[in-house]
Amino acid sequence: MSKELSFDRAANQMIELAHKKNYEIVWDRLKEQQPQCGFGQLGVCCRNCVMGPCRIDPYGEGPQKGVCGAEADTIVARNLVRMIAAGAAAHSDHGRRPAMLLKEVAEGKNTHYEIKDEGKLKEVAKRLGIDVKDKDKFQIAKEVADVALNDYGKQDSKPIRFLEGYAAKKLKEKWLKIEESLYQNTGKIFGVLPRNIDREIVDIMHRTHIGVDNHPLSIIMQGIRASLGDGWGGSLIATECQDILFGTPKVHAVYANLGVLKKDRVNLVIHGHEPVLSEQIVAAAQDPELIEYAKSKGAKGINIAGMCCTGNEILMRHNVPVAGNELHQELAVITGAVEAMVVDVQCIFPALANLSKCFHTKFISTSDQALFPGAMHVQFEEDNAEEVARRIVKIAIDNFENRDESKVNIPEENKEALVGFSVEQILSALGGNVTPLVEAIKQGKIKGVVGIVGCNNPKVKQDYYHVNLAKELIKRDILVIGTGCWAIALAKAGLLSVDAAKEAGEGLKSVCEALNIPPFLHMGSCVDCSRILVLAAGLADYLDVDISDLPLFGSAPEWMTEKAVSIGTYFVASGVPVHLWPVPPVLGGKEVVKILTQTAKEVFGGFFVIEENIQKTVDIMENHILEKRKSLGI
Ligand code: SF4
Ligand code: MSK
Repeated sequence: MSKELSFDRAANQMIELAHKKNYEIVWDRLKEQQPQCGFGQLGVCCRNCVMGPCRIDPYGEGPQKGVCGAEADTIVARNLVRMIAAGAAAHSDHGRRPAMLLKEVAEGKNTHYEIKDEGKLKEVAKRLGIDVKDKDKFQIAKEVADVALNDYGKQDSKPIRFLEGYAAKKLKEKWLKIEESLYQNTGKIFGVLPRNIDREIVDIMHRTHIGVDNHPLSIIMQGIRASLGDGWGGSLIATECQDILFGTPKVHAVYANLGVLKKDRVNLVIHGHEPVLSEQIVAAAQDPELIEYAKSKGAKGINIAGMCCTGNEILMRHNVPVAGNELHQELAVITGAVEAMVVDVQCIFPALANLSKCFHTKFISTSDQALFPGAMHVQFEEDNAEEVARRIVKIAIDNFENRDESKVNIPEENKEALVGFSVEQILSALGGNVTPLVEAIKQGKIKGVVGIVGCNNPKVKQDYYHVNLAKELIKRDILVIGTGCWAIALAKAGLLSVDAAKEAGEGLKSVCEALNIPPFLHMGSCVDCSRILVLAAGLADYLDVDISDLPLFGSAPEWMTEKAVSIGTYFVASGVPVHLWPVPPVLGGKEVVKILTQTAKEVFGGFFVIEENIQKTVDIMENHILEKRKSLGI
């Protein structure tokens, strides 16, 4: 039975063990929840005020209006954009942290961190129109941080500066025209250009309050505006500020899957999304004094392994292995070899607190925004970064002697993966600019590019869609790039290797072999979806076309978070069609479905597609790509 739950052998081994020993894991809780609420799945329930909760009968037999008179489309649209608001908030709040840290470092107020990539700092400054002449790195950093922070809080109606500096030329023109044309057609301005990252999120919460915005198109347009504030704002700020502070990722090899945990070492798993603390933990684990301390406790050393996107952040910049993606978080604890599961924010199951109690594992929360009943809390602040990191590593070392050897079961699976494909590294592999990639696309060696992102979801077999969708695409000479839990799935499957190109079509294979790159490129964490946007903008500007004219497609085939809804929406609004599976909670609103699948296409060029079958999905993607190639005359 457990074989059906994951495509990953190590996961199945641990699931089987969990079931044998009665450790409760996510798949058990999903089963307990069956049947899940049909109203919720269709998006037709509302509890935005206490005249409700209300729900619309999808069969047309029961109520078709809430107590206030809101109909299905209004309710579905409001629920959808509240998901976007939460997703955009999570990404953008993440970005605020490194932006504030950059400012503190620039002003000499924080000496725990430094500016590691001055070249990137200058590139970012150039994009933002900041004159770098005769300025030292601290002055430039201060000005970059000020622009970033201002994008979160300015009160004028101009678009945010990061979007102005990074979005493709024709895309910006298109967004402006959309605002104007909809104004002329309807008498209302549907603004899509984000004025302020935080404001667009607040605006969603305001307009979805009872008795404000009830027009599905108007509501969804605001969702789009907030999502653009995420993709071309908050997420991009996170990526760029982190690169400046911690270094822009470079291509290198790491290991992936539960087999990276070491029987004879103190194992710390770092899980969540923000690299600000984990950067310090990685450094602390290399401290000879702490290594000696670990040895004095009977361990051979200290082993740090990542999980989810904190894992992606540190594997992109360091030689730190990754223990797994989202559905591996409980399985890592079940190995019995984790001394500390250290978490920051996002995608962390609260269930880890109880599960850890079945083992010696210390479940340590570190963010003032993310507390878990039953966890140990060691609060992290940037101004006591080294001390907290050392304290956490020491807690893990002290816990080593509590490990119960009879409970240790570490699967052997452990694959090498080539990672670190920042835009800068992709360009460097291409010889410094996008010309060779454009030429390969023109010659048809690469038909197009698909970006796959997003999570695991226990509703589908773990990693199955991630791996098989990607494999089918490369067979058709479509290059696959991506981030997040997709990238870890591919790493665990041993596919982030130049060798994997053997399974690609002849054209793509020849390009990968010539450039010595895999046919699947790991571009980073969830916020690094911004790297995909930057690459797409670079291609569009090079060809002087709109992003929607390019042979591109996106997919989140195992998504589960609200962040994924925001990501999908900003790709669609930037002109890239997006495939989703499982089904988002929108099918109860016919008008909403039409806006997402048809109106979006007419207005932005991007649109949503929902499809379960992999072959059909690849056909849809390939047809779109071929259509775009034809329009481009290639
Ligand atoms: Fe019901 Fe309207 Fe209140 Fe929603 S806002 S709970 S539909 S009365
Ligand atoms: S960690 S958002 S489960 S990709 Fe970024 Fe994975 Fe999705 Fe979290």
